[in-house]
Amino acid sequence: MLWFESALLPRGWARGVRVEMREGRIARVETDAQPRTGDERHAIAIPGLANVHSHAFQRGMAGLAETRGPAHDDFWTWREVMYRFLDRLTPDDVEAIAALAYVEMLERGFTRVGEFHYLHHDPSGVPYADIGETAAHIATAAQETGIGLTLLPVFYAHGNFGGAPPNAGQRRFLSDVDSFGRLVEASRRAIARLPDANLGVAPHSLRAVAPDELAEILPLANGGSVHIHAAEQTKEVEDCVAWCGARPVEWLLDHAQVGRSWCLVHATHMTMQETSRFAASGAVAGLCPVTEANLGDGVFPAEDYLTAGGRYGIGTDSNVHISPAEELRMLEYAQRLSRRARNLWPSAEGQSTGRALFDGALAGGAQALGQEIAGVRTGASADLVSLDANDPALAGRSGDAILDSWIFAGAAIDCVWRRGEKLVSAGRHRARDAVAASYRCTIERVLA
Ligand code: NGQ
Ligand code: ZN
Repeated sequence: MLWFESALLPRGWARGVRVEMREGRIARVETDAQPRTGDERHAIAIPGLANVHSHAFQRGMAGLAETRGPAHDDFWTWREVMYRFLDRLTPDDVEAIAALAYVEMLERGFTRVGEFHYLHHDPSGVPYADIGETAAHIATAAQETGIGLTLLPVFYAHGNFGGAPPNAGQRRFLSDVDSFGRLVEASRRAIARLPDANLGVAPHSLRAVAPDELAEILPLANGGSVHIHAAEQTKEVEDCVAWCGARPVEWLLDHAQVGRSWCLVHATHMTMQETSRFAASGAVAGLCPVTEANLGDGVFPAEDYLTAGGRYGIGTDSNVHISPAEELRMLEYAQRLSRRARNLWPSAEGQSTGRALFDGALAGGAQALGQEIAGVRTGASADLVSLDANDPALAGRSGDAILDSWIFAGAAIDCVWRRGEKLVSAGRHRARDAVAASYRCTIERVLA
């Protein structure tokens, strides 16, 4: 059993919190309790967060796309660099890079990841003998590191709106409706050995998926999550309007049954009307503010969306830097920079911005990854994070000031439990050394 001096529960901070765990779930939460003999004692607990959007392999090129190109440098030129990088990766390489990304996610407080997985085929574009080969390697990386996995096999068929042919850099991603059915089945087999992995489907974007294909693949989600990139770049919005007269989010709201099981990733560029319709749909916005800043995407219309009751989760997307605290901080800072004011994430007077950011991401993240409940409560997965009470950044803090100091002042994580198992102690994942060594070998070979 675990005992914490204080813990963030669904109804707020409590003291003397005893957490009983059974078969990976929280069986009982007692408050104002004394520790019992044999209890493992810690100072501060918060729930683990969901990372709703990751392309794990991109961790291997973090920091390698930060030199100025010959001409205008933007998202589209970054994408060329990214395509050249992925061209060299074997399934084993993908596993080694994903394992490091997942170790880092756990060390920083993410306990489940939505892996938006599209690197399916060999470098010449031919499917592996098992069409789910690379998906199986993603599952192995999750198994080795212990992170919860929501695998989102990606359907990708075209290079732009209107069914434009894909370009050469996209050949490892491609499916047709039939082969995608096989890929989804193979992905289901690949995750079967994990204790609590689940499966969704991910039409990549309206650039990559034609309307008739979208209609055919959505039933494959079978009640699971549906994730899609939408309206990340202004050029994408313009191309969409040129193709069909509507904007990407607008088109989805009009033509797909966007609802609670959906996650629209980015949704950066929306009109007021799209923003309030999206909020009313009950779907989740998959916000990836660190990547969105890195790629020059734009700033999410948080004020209108949240005022309309919109839900959101956070994602590390390109994995250029992995940290839930940083994603939450960036969310708020982008608002401050563009609106020239402070404490803008909606909350009431006297309430903590960090707490508002965190609560929203906890609930929306769980929803986007198909988790019925989240947080430190009976029945939820025993996914817990303890903060390092000895970090000077937490000196004299209690309650929500702890969250604010974690998010804005960089307070450190001590331990992380996933399904009740302690995977991180003193800030280090138990497999860090082995995973980092294999990552180093892989990347040195890939970049040589
Ligand atoms: C991705 N990443 O799928 O990795 C994309 C780039 C695309 C972001 N959109 C490819 N951030 O969107 O065409
Ligand atoms: Zn993405």
